[in-house]
Formats: sequence, C-alpha cells, structure tokens
Amino acid sequence: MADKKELLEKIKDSLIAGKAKDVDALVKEAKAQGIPAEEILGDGLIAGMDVVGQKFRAEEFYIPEVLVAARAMKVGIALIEGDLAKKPELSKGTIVIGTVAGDLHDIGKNLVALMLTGAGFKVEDLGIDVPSDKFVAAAKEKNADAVAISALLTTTMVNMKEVVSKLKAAGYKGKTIIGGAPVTAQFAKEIGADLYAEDAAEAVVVLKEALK
Ligand code: B1M
Repeated sequence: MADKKELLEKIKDSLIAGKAKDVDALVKEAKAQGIPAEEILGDGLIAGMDVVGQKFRAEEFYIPEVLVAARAMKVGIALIEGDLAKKPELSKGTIVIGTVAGDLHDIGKNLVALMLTGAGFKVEDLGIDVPSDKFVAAAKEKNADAVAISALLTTTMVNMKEVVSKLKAAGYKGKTIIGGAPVTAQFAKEIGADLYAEDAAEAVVVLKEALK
C-alpha cells in the first residue's frame, strides 16, 4: 500500500498525464485510507493542475493535454465533492456565481460554488462565459445577497468591471466578490468590487463575514 505522500504524488502525476481512470482509482484509494478531501484536492489535484499550467506556459503542453488534465481533474473533484461540501446549515444567503464573458474556465469557479454550498449558502451557478446582463438579471431575479464573478484570463478579467458597473447602475444593493488566478485585491478595488478572495476557502470566509 502506498503511503500518503506517495499516493498524493501519484494523483498529481496521473492528473498531469491526463489519466482520468488512474485519478479515479487513486482518489478512491486515498479516500479509503482516510486522507482528508482538502489534502487530496490541494496536494494531489490542484498541485497537478499547477504543473499543467507551467507546462502549458513553457509550450511543453498544448490545449489537448490541458483538456485531458481538466477532465481528469473533474473526475477527481467529483469523488471528493461530497466531503468538501459537508453538512450544509440553514441558508446563510443566496449567491449568484459565474465565470465572466469570454472565459470558459470553470474548475475554480465550481470549487468556489461547491465550498459555498457546503458552508450553507444557496448558490445559483450561471456557468461559464456569462454576459454581464445575465449576472444583473439573475441578481435581481434570485434576490441575491452577493454576486460572485470568476475570471482566469487577463483578457477577460477586464469584463468584471462591466458586471460590477451594471449591477450598480441597476440599483443592486448586495455585495460583489471577484476572484480567479490573475485577479488581485488591488484590481477588485480599482473596479469597485466589494470583496476579493484568493481561493475557494477564502471566498467562504470573506462572504460569511460580509453577509452576517
Ligand atoms: Co487555460 N489558461 N486557456 N484552459 N488554463 C490558464 C488560465 C493559463 C494561466 C495557462 C498558462 O498560460 N500558464 C492561461 C492564462 C494566461 C493569462 O491570461 N494570464 C490560459 C490560456 C492562455 C488559455 C487559452 C487562451 C489558451 C488558448 O486557447 N490559446 C484558452 C482560453 C479559453 C477561454 O476561456 N476563452 C484556455 C483554455 C483552457 C481549457 C479549456 C483547455 C482548460 C479549461 C477547462 C475548464 O475549466 N473546464 C484550461 C485550463 C485547465 C487551464 C489551467 C491549466 C488550469 C486552470 C484550473 O482549472 N486550475 C490554467 C493554468 C493554471 O491556472 N495553472 C490555464 C485549477 C483551479 C482549481 O484553479 O481556476 O485558479 P483556479 O481557481 C482557484 C482560484 O483562482 C480561486 O479559487 C480556486 C481554488 O480554490 N478562484 C476564485 C477562482 N475563481 C474564483 C472566484 C472567487 C474567488 C476565488 O470569487 C468569486
């Protein structure tokens, strides 16, 4: 039987290689060994995806390799999401979430949605490539306490500004929170977003605090 470090390393390597079947088997083994879901996620799946990103930047990997890795990531997350989103309490509020227009990345956004659900928020997920007007309409329709916007590209993070401005122009009184790899607290300030979070766990903490 592989020890914990070895097993997490194998998950990471299988994810990098885009071997979804191996990720499936290894994550199941890690769960059976009692390794916490947060460690499987952080030290196995996300650690692997970070390497995929580095290889992509170095032009060692191209889109097909990134896509198979993303598919393996989704297989892995599906196995642990029940543990990450445990014990929802009574609704702490409604959050409308989506990936900004022009952006198709959804793994991080899905993790944020999952963790918020687990923390007791009602989450309305609008998906990827969400036009600003759709965020505004959903915020009104769902009477959202917060609108959460994700972006993974420097070319699409600018579209977050339009969402925030249109929400304000429409008289939306709830909070706005932004995040995603290229997004910073400084950028949030610049575009008038109320809140920023670096990762899914921080999004939960920040929103709990802002909406209490
Ligand atoms: Co793309 N991609 N990609 N990609 N991709 C990146 C983002 C990139 C950094 C890779 C690189 O160059 N190293 C780069 C962006 C460069 C930049 O703009 N700075 C890039 C590029 C260039 C592109 C394309 C343009 C490539 C091309 O076509 N030439 C293209 C764009 C398509 C589009 O969106 N229009 C593209 C396409 C793709 C795939 C479709 C192949 C695939 C996405 C599959 C999917 O999501 N279903 C993909 C992937 C997988 C990646 C990398 C490798 C991994 C992203 C990921 O899922 N990470 C990525 C490199 C990298 O980040 N290492 C890359 C794991 C995930 C858990 O982390 O999403 O960062 P992340 O989420 C984190 C935090 O950011 C935060 O919490 C999460 C963790 O807790 N967070 C929030 C996210 N949203 C939040 C919202 C919040 C708060 C926190 O509040 C609301």
